[in-house]
Amino acid sequence: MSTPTPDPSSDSTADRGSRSHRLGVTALWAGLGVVSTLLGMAAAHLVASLLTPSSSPVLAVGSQVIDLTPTPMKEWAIRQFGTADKVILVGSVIVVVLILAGVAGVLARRRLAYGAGLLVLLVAIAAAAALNQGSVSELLPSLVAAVVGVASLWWLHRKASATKAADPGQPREAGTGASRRGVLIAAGALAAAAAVLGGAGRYITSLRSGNVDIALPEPASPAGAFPEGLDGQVKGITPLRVANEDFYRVDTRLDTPVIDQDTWTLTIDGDVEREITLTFDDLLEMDLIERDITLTCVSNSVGGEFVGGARWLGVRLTDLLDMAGVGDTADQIYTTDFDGMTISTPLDLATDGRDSMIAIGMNGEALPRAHGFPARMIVPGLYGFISATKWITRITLTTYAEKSAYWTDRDWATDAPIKVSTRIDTPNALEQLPVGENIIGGVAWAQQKGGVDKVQVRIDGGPWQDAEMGPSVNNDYWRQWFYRWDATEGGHAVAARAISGDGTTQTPARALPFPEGASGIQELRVTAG
Ligand SMILES: Nc1nc2c(c(=O)[nH]1)N[C@H]1C(S)=C(S)[C@@H](COP(=O)(O)O)O[C@H]1N2
Ligand SMILES: [Mo]
Repeated sequence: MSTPTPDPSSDSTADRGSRSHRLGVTALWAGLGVVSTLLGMAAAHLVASLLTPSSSPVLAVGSQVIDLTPTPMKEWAIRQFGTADKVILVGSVIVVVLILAGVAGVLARRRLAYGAGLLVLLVAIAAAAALNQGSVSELLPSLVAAVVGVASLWWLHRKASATKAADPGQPREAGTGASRRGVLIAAGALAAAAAVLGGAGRYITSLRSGNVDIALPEPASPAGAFPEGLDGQVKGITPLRVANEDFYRVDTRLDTPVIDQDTWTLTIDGDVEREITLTFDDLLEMDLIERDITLTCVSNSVGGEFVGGARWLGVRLTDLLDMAGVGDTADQIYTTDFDGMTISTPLDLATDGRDSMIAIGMNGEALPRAHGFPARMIVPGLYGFISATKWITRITLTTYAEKSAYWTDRDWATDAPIKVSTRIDTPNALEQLPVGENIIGGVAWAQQKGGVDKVQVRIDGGPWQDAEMGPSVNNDYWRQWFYRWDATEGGHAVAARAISGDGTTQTPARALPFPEGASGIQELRVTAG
């Protein structure tokens, strides 16, 4: 090792000086490793943005982590971080990679091959993840990351070493004077290049994942007039129809898939009389139904955000299944998305007369890319994880005995009807309210259970009192409600529950989302005064 040995006769100040010098040199080399890695990742991100955005090394590793994380840990992360869980995941992957990149830089100081070796190992892990998630072509970004990362490290290493050799009087270090300045300038240039390439990658990805503007045909079976909700009347209440850009998003992806509707196809196979494959145009030519349906995620906790009402346009699922002719052994609709993600749906429930569809439109527009463009499944009354396959490409008629889908393999329920529930939108938990009249308001849902008949509010554990109801859209749609409350001074507990058209009262029995949806009654504390 070429670190200068402290003179044994030196006093303690000099000793401290040389120790901090050593620390500075180590930090510098760690920084060189980090900069090289950043540039490699940024170049890979740019290449991925032009090909398949999800093959960007960090995203590929992140997706692999999602797939491998045990269900209880995933549920914990969703509870802790909500919709920020993915940002935190990607952030964690980046932090771990950069720490190892720093180690690679420090190793490179001793011997370039050691540092380069560690970088190649890191990229190899990303490449394995990308290969596991996609096709061989998705290895390209990782390859670019390796080449650019190692080349950068080599270049910085050369810069750092060249000035040392030129000045034999100096210890073999890159830590002093002109040499240090030269290395810092070089590293700064690479960092700037990384910012430019990474920024370009992000920009291209955002351009490509913009929504598609397609004129959709008129439905053969329209949904009818949409009533005016309580939106303008009750401050803070969820709008009766949620705008596309505000609609909750839940899926296992770290990117927004970019699928070309002209090459996209939907195949129906398995236990069918004839396998069929349809194009997007084929779907546009079929009879379309338009329905107002409230989607709900099984991961929604009581009072949570993963629920939303929208107007969907699509082809009736049974029309498609009839074209293929379902055989008599199937009990499962096993759907696959463009990337191989699978979802299972009970065949009997999806085809019992409810408005199940392969949707191509949402609130009067083509499906947004985040919500499944060009087509997705919608089944009223079932949680999204067993029914709402986005970016769908295949519908396979099979049995539960024969094939198991993504969440089934992670121990979630296979038969999961949406539980009757309500959410208090206003006031917020722990809100400070004026004494006197206050409005409590929210939304309630009871899809496939006769819709919401009543919502009741309970103050401080007293009797349940009927709330005033907003308009009923249909039995598969949520319903707004509000309650005028004369608040006395002090702390209060406000609770709400829903009662469905078929007489089901929302249960007070608490359950976590896993494995078949949360239950319990939302109760929040507020203060008036
Ligand atoms: N391809 C695919 N489809 C999917 C998912 C997914 O991870 N991948 N998540 C499902 C879940 S859990 C829900 S709740 C709904 C959410 O649909 P949204 O994001 O449009 O609200 O999509 C479903 N469809
Ligand atoms: Mo979900």
